[in-house]
Amino acid sequence: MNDPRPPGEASGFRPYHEYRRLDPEQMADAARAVCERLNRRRSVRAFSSEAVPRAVIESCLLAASSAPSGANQQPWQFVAISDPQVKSQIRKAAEAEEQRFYGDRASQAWLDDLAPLGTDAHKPFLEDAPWLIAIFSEKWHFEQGDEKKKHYYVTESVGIATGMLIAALHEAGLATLTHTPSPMGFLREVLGRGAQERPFLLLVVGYPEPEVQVPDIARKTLPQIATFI
Ligand code: IYR
Repeated sequence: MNDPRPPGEASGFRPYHEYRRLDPEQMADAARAVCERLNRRRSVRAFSSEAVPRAVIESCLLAASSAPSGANQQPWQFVAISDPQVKSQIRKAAEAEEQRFYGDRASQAWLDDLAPLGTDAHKPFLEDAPWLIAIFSEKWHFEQGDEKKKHYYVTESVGIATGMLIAALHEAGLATLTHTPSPMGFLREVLGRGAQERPFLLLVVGYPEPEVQVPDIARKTLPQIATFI
């Protein structure tokens, strides 16, 4: 399924034998079903500490890494963290940033917009959840020695891969929280990542706490989000 050749080495073309065409009825059913499933996804902020097998995380990361990317450079790196000590370091550093954010960095308008979500600087889920996935975007890579090769459409590519990761984890029956402690530079230090990597976001992954509550908020309707011409 996965081509073992590094990107760039694949050459030429081959038939697209993976494609599966559905007839119109199956297609409509499939589209409705995926819409229904994805609409069950909610960000949660209280996680059970129940373990999630590493193999599940591995499959979801490979699903994410099937995302399209600029010049097929696949400019993403995922750090999957289950080590309690590393999670604790991340929680401490994230809470320090969040205290500054909620204390004086965020504008009143931003805090007002966040009020319905009930968030604050307290982030116990960073230690409770069995997995944190730190997503890094690679702005460039070293090619032959020390020559820097620039990547294209990095934010778009990593954003797409992250969306696919969230969908894959959800389909696997897991809950996620898309967490963006800001600034996130501490992730590079705590995780010892290279200068070419920039923290993109931190995904919290696991089972929701059994009695978890979610904000009673709605999704936009089709006319609010789409225009057909
Ligand atoms: N990073 C902060 C604040 C925050 C910002 C947005 I935009 C959100 O949608 C949610 C939270 C935090 O994680 O609390």
